[in-house]
Amino acid sequence: MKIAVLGGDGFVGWPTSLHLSARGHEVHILDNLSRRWIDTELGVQSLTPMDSIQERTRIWHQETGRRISFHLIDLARDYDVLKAWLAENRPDAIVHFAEQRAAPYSMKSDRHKNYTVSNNTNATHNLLNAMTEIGLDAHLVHLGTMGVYGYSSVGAAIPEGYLPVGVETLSGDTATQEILYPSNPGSIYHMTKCLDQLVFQFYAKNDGVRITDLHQGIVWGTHTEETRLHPQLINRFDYDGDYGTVLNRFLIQAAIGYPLTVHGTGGQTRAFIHIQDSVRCIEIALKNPPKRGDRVEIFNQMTETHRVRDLAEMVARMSGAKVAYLPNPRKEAAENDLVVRNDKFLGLGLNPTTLEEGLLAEVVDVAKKFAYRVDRTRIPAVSAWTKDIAPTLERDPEGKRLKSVG
Ligand code: USQ
Repeated sequence: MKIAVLGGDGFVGWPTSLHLSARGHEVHILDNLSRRWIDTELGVQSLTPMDSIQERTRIWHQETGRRISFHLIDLARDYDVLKAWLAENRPDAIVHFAEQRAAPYSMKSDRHKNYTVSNNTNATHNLLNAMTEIGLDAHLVHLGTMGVYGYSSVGAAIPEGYLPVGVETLSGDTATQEILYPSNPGSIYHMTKCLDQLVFQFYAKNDGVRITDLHQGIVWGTHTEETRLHPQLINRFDYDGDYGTVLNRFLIQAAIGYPLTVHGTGGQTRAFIHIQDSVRCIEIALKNPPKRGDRVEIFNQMTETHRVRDLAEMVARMSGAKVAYLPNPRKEAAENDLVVRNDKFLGLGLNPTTLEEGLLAEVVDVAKKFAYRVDRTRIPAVSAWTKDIAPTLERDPEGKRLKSVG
């Protein structure tokens, strides 16, 4: 297949591009390189040294003989350029990662909220609008998030996207229907993915666009089969307070002797998936497109759930690190249970990589190898969800006063 990977320079986009290219697909990366600009804005860098996208694709060709082409396009702003590219190249499938994906970054300031909403919703709508306008019947696979559901548990498993409900009719009968599971976003970023769901629902119904939405959990790990092939194919690894996600942060903190930064009681339960499974799921989704006229296909892309404090305790046991229970910068339930259905991917052959010590140790090894690149001052999470939370974040986990908050 000819596949366009939008956002193919990012943490999941890059290994996905390699995985699809390795399987013989013609891969085109469309990216505005915004993550690299945001690194500059925040004064942080990936733990792993990352080459330019052009250099990465050159090495991929050198190592495998396969070509991945790169196109510098801003989906949210360059509508005409995107439309012209799609019209000329007519991909069979499009994988859409091209959104600002960090919840803390989206809550940093009013400007960051505006940027996240305008970037993410425009990127998604521009894409669907252009596909419809040029009559492109490509299968669109979108990276959504488990966070659209809101993690709350009502004593029932979270289904894959749709909830069967009974509605009492005027004649007193019960009409049954399936609706999108009620969205309950916990950040501006998660809110944009809830908005995306409605945009998808409309374009599938009105224009017959074939869409798969993957509600992904928190990704951990760094290597995949393909990124291991050469040091310059290495994936990015974020550890800072905005882009670093919880388990990868704990692993780098353990590697450099920094207290593990648990927010609040650590009673938050979240869904997780290893980066290798994440790229496999995308391949599986691409092989199983919905038909034209079908409703949006939704998969829960996660393999296990864990409570944050249990993860911290596990990493502490493994490494001897200390656990720091910190004021929570986020407005979120202190404790929640989470049971999630993921039967669809399992039914299509996903064999989950579960969280086990060998793989955790592998990430700690990566972290140790590049520990010299860590800026400890960038570890604290300082983006407060509300103005009254901000003053509670005055000190870092080692007790030092933070220079700037928010
Ligand atoms: N947390 C800590 N300590 C830390 C960092 C996070 O206790 O040092 C806690 C947070 O308060 C939160 C949980 O860990 O309760 C998860 O935070 P996270 O930063 O690992 O993940 P999140 O903000 O939810 O976002 C990440 C990705 C996002 C994706 C989402 C999937 O950045 O793109 O959509 O995971 S999910 O969480 O299932 O919604």
